[in-house]
Amino acid sequence: MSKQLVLMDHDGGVDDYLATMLLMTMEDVELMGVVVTPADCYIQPAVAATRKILDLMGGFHIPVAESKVRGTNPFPNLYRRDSFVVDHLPILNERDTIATPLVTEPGENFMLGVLQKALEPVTLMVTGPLTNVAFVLDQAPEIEEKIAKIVWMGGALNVPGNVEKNWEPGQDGSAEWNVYWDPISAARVWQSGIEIIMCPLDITNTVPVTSEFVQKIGRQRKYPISDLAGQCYALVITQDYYAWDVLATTYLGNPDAFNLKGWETEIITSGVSQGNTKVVSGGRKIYAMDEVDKSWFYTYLLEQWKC
Ligand SMILES: [Ca+2]
Repeated sequence: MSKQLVLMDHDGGVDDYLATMLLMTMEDVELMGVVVTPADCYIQPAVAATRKILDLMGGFHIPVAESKVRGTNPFPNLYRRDSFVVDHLPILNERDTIATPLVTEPGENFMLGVLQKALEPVTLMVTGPLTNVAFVLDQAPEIEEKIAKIVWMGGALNVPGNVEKNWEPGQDGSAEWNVYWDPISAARVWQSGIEIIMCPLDITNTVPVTSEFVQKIGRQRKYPISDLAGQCYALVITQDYYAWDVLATTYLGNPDAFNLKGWETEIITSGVSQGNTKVVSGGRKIYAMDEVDKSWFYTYLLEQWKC
């Protein structure tokens, strides 16, 4: 079986580095590049940390590109500054140079180019906002044919969002952050005919990052990637943290581990509910990851990160 072509688009949160570390362990995936979106991060440390992780995992042939797109509703600085911490973790700084190449063109143009040159359709693994994807669709609408599907951590269908009123006064709490950062772009992607497989808060709420899980990772820290994963999770253990991007990425290598459910939805782009992925009869059909075996999932992570 040939490997599935995958282009990753992440937005530099702690969870995004962990998702990258998981993707790198998947044997049936050919990772064509990583685009970093300046959303849940500060972009320079996020790009540097991503390249250092690829170095550590032997991925120094994989190009990393810095996206120049902008959203309308910035992530809180409290979340974004974790990118500086990860970039300074000792295990990522044993060498004084980075081998993994930094693409010179903006990440959104890089995404377009990779898709245009691809010999077969590419799966987009998106663990941040959909802004780059909307950009490539606007630039070259025919590019849809080169996108096999979008696997996306985003949205909240039948549960509250995570854009909380105390962070964002005036909002009604229905939005998920990856949509809220740039609802217009999410709506643009919704206008396409591309297959969308969402990993919404509905399912990520079932996979919290627990103290027990982080301590289990610690017990296998003789493996460098477990050591790094444990450091990353320790950084966020005081927060209400979930395996958002990591669960979404798990789907790529293990689609049979998930039950999918179809929904008709629309993206609310303005007002107090902007960023809501609203379930409405007659709306755009998407598939959402609906169920996963939790104990299988945590065990899978522990096994994959034994490297
Ligand atoms: Ca993310």
